[in-house]
Amino acid sequence: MTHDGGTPPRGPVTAEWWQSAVIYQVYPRSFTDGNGDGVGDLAGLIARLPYIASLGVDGVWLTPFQPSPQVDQGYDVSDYCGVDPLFGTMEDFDRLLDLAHSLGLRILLDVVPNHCSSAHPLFQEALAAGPGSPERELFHFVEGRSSSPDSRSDLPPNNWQSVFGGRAWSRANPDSETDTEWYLHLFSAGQPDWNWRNPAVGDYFENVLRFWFDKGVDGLRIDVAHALFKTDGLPDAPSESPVVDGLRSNPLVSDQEEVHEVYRRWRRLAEKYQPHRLLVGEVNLEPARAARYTRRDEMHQAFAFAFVRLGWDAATWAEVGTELEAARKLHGAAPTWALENHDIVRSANRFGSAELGARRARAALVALLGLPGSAYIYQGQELGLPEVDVPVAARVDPMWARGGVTRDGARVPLPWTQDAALTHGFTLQEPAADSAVAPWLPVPAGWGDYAVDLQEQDPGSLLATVKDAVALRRRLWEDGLFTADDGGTWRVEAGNLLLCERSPHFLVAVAMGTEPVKPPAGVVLFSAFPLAEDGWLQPGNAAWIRRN
Ligand code: TEU
Repeated sequence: MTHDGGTPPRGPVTAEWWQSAVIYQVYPRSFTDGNGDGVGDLAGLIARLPYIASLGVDGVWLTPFQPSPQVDQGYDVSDYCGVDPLFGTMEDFDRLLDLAHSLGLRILLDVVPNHCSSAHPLFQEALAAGPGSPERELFHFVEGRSSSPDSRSDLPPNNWQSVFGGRAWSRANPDSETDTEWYLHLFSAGQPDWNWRNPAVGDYFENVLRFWFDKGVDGLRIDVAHALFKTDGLPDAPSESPVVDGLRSNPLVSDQEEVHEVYRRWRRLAEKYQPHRLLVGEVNLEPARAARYTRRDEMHQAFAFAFVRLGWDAATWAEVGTELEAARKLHGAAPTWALENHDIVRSANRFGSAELGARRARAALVALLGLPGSAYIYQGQELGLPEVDVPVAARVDPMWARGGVTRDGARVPLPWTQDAALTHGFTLQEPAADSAVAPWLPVPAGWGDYAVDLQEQDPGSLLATVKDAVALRRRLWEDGLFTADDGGTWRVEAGNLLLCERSPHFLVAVAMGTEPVKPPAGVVLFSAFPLAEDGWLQPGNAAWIRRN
């Protein structure tokens, strides 16, 4: 909700586009199904690019659509430079890129350098080549341990556990008595880890980057960016917890010094192009360590994972925000904000139940868009989609299959129409066959209540509010009220009023308590919900405040 207040001219800023960017994350298989097979695809995305452009965002991050057996919904890549037929063709991608650019949208792709699919030709060649072959040096093939004098390599080489649960090792050829090597996979057995200590791996991926950069792709989101190098010798972990997950920088696996040279090389490569290509890291580490990946000669951005998963708690937001600001001052890059993605529970469910959670999610998204740095919106977040309790029989997440949580609940196809036909408009057309195909994940009852067509008719909807917030944010950058030098001074005032001062002229306020609170002095330029008659913030409201 925009409030009359204008903004003092402070002259144009010279921020790089990505420093003020709002990026929309698309999970293609759940965005729009163009051919009626129940799975989202590039044709469907092309048809709905104008919708994304209508949000006023600067670009789109596409999660993987490259050829893959889909063991981990595409994060098991078997060809880094292709398009899986499930999503369409390379011609479809070229059309998508051209249309996006014509709409003023930049396109970021996902690159998955930590591991590939076990169906990748180079891994298949390694399996066939056997122990001691150069082909196996591209991956981590290691002789196992023996549980007794008369057994051989019946135990994995170390005690590392997979992020998805269970061992992080599988036998290369379980039935062979001569090939007794195991291979490392920090995720599923269908995702063997590359051996980044072999220079051939780095050369391989620089060719992958050139392929997409040459096509005009504007940047890359780098999957599990901090985990490429493992400690030499692959020693046992101190405990049998997943060795790469969580915000601790695990010296055994993630956050090894050698990985920074990779990103210095990638930054030099990215800057050979005009405009420079963007590098965005999934660096799931605490702020001080994650910020090292965004030094001026490495990545441009790294998601503020310490913030991404937070619940509704003012003190924690202030504590994490302060850590992120300290890291920014140390290494120079503003945080890259997100509250949702395809891996975590929807914020409406993390912040409370039903209406309360939805109200807080709306306030949190408005607050996020007022913070200094780039902001990412995950598809459906602009609609207020809640987490879906996908029926057990319909769950497909390999994390669930290996005993972990299921991430399917945040991956359910988007509702485009209130009308339930064609899965609320997720599918654009009936399939060639005479019977409609069910979507790859079922949508819940009431899903149409969040639909795009419903919210586009309501000026007070979350969708309308997000569009207004993004538009005002852009204006404030152009007017110079927002600058690339803005920081973040966080504090909590009485009544759990969370404040983030990005400059002496602007702050974000979030009413995270249970009572109405009076906002700080200044002009309220924007708020997630209408202010109370006395100008106070009701619980679960957020405001952007200008100070002269
Ligand atoms: O996620 C890396 C990662 O750490 C997540 O697996 C997270 O820990 C997990 O989802 C629990 O929340 C990236 C991708 O975003 C994810 O979708 C892939 O499954 C994973 O890498 C493997 O490529």
